[in-house]
Amino acid sequence: MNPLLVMCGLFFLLSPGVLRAEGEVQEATFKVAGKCGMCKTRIEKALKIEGVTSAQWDKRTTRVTVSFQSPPLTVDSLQRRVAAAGHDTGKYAAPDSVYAGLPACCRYRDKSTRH
Ligand SMILES: [Cu+2]
Repeated sequence: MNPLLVMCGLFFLLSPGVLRAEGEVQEATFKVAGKCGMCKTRIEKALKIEGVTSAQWDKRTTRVTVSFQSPPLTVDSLQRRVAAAGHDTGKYAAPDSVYAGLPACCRYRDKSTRH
């Protein structure tokens, strides 16, 4: 048997497993509370991690669209990261201590300063 053919066969058999291990690129959009350009920077920075290929937060819709490798990342893990940075998501609330440290223009929970 031709060793080259065996090699090719092995590669073919293994490649789907390799692809699964690296994960597929998925795109997800979810709600992230925020108000201004600083929020946008903070939210997108929180998502600048290995496995995220793009993250765009829209101030008008207050939603972020993320392209990411899954696995290992999940929409859930991304939402937890954004919440930890100080921004409520559809599923997780930012810790009060982190929210309290946000600049006044970013206080999205305060209705009186909404603009
Ligand atoms: Cu802001």
